[in-house]
Amino acid sequence: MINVIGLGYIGLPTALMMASHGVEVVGTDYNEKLVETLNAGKTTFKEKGLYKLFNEAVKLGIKFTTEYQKTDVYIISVPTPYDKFSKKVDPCYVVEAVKDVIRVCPKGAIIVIESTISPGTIDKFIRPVLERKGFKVGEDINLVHAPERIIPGNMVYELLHNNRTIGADDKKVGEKVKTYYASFCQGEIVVTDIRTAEMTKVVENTFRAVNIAFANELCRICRHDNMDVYEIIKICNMHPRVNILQPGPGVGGHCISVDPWFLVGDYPSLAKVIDESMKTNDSQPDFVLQRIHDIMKEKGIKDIKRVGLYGLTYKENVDDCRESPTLQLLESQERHLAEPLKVYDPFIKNDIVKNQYHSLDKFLSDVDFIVIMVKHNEIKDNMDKLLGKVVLDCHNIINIPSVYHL
Ligand code: SAJ
Repeated sequence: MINVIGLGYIGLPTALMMASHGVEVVGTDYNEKLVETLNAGKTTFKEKGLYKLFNEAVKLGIKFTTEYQKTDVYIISVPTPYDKFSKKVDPCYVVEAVKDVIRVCPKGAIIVIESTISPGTIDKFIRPVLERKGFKVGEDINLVHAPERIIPGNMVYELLHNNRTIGADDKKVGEKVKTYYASFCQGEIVVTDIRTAEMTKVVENTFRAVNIAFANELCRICRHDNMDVYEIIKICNMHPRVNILQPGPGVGGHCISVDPWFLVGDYPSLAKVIDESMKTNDSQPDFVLQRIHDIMKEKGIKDIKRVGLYGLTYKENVDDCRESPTLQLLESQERHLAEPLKVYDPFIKNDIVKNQYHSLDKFLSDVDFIVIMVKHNEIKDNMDKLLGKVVLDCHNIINIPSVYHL
């Protein structure tokens, strides 16, 4: 049996995937309400294919509880909050989960950590806790790091198809854990050491952050001399060894906008390109604000109350707002004591910011200038409703004559 600890964005799909492939799984979360919701037959967030997977797993006997189980293998997928000011990960939830596991686990159990951690976290924070409690790592307890790699919006598909990394002190333990993941994972599973696994996870997200920063920087260069960045990227990408990403209003989510800072924090005099890239991405919402200001001037729009942001989530067709460019932009506006812009997002049903709308039509009737912050399918399907409005399209998806770009 596997006890999955933490039933959030990663833990829940992982637990469901294993259960639906015949592994006996118990999911544990300290949040009673979340466990009640799952036990009432409902999923806790929206994700393509998740509900179907949930029903299959329930049929095959997955259990949800607040209690830790006595078993041989634990998968920890609790959040790793990040401190915006120190730019460091706070491993407190992982440490607490490990302490809870060792209260109940039998000798020789395996603890697999899936949560994203900064390189060196296991050596610095987890091993000392185990040793202080009198546990001999490798005998009384085994440690493994199997960082998740799935992308919100396509999690179920990627769980099945992505290659995976398993880092373990002992190769045999790594191979044993591999058999559990191989129950569902059709990709290649590489077994390596813990330090390498920790590093690969952060390096993968850093690679993407640096490449997005390059696209954002190109966008600013092209804006400066009125060149078409999208046409330039399209043509460059026809070269067999060039693959430039897309500029956007900024980088959100709990991964790409966060993980690369761990390397900057640990290697400040070495991680120069990464540092500059992160600063470029973090200042992209301010670049959008500047574009809004310039376009208002050009079009003679004086009233900021007639300007609205479409989209609050960190990317398209998900309901996750963590570190979203829209929230970053609103924060920046607040620092300048400006009246917050109107906002609408079809995926966000609760009020999380001021001046938030819950109907596209009402939102559109209250604004003359719309900034497309997120390329949800909804707005692509309702493009005709933007005719006659001023539109700043931060994703190059709106095909109407009066559109502005970044
Ligand atoms: N973005 C751009 N331009 C692009 C691509 C993305 O501006 O060309 C922006 C998005 O709009 C979004 C942000 O970047 O705001 C991040 O989105 P994403 O779709 O690139 O990635 P995430 O954060 O949803 O998921 C990433 C993935 N990592 C990589 O692709 C290397 C995923 O595989 C990881 O599992 C996930 O981080 C994680 O949990 O670490």
